[in-house]
Amino acid sequence: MQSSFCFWNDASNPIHPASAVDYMPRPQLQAMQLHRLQVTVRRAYQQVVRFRDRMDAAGIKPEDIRGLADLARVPFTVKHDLRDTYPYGLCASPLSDIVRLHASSGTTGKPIVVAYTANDLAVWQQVIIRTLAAAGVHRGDILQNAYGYGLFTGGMGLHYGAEAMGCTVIPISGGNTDRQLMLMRDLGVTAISCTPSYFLHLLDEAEKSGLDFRKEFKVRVGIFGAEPWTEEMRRRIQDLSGIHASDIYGLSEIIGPGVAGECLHQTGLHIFEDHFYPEIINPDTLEVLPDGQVGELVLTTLSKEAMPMIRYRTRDLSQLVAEPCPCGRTLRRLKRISARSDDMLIIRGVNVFPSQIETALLSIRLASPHYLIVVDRKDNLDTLEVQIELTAETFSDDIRTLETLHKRIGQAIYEITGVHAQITLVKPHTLPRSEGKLNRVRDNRRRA
Ligand code: DLL
Repeated sequence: MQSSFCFWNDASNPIHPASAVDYMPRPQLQAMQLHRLQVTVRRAYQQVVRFRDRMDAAGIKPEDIRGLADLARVPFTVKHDLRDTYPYGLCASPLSDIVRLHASSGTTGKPIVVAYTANDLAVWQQVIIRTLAAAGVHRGDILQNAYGYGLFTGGMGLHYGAEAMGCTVIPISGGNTDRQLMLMRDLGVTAISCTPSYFLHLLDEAEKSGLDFRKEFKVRVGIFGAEPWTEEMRRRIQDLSGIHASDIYGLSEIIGPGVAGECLHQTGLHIFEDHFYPEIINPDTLEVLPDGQVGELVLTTLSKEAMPMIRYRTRDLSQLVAEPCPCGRTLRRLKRISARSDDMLIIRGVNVFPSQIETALLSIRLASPHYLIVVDRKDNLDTLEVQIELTAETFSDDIRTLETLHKRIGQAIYEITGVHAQITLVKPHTLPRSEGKLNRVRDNRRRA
């Protein structure tokens, strides 16, 4: 059925040759994973002092990894390990073999530096091609890449994969929204990659300039990630723009974008399991959870040379889906990552995730997707305020309609979170926007 350059999936889309492995029978995939895991653990044990010390302390040797389940005995790696060994302490390759460095900005102190060999870059290209192909992007597409270029992995990561796929790439990076819109229209852009919040901003600015996105632009697909977004936000983006909004996941420590991506069925993000081995753990007990249970995602790189990551605790909350996907890919899926464990807000003793507020808000058609969550403490009591922009449509509504909107938003948030929030409707275009990752939470308690 499959020839090397032209075979077809269920939707009669040609399958890119790089994606063939997405359809590999699972026993074959697992054999490949085990072999790669053994090689990676052996290499890290030989080359990375911190890893070897941890393994020795746990009484485990690389030879003890006889099956994939044995990975559960190996110690975890956490973000602090990268900070403590800054900049090159976790490298398993000599500096002379490292051809690229990226860094993720830390909130305090030094950034986290991640390294790539030429082979690592080739793998990165391949997983981006597979991500783009799964999302329906193909050779000939004109891709406007509005992820930031530079030390952030988004820009260059997407760039080289898209180019290798045969897309025409516009390396515009983030920001300069007017120019983004002008080029998007003039150059006939068919695919865009950026954070979902930046795409919302682009839509907003297009509307402000009197441009009808559906009529005046040719964009068909969006490759959105790098920040949490909800299913409701996806629907809102798709309704406003008419494009297919696809989720892409990744993190610098593992490779950057391209760890997992959605297919056209949007039933979760297929993990490129031949390169990244996923586990879900209970973050309190650290035990590995079965597929289908929600917990913290832990990733092990299976082919990374420069900086192998073994059982890296991502802090991202998700669950693994093993049921077959209609697209035919045999790769397990990650449910959309809507939160990080450290994103949780505790308000008057109640656990609230920002994604719950987004879900509540966007369940109301007239509520705008531009919002800000402000948490504070007054008289020893936590307060939660949700500021929501009015849309051009609601701004001119009469006071009674606005009162109803105000009440409905408050109710929806209470129903989902169990917390009463103060709702503040603000003028259109007044809340902060971002060219990259948008932080929609201002927790003033943390500053006190
Ligand atoms: O954000 C890599 C990336 C670039 C992913 C472009 C997708 C597109 P970091 O800056 O290291 O790398 O941030 C990684 O961002 O641990 C998640 O918390 C969050 N994140 C990334 N993608 C998603 C997503 C890049 N699709 C951190 N949904 C991760 C939710 C995401 N959160």
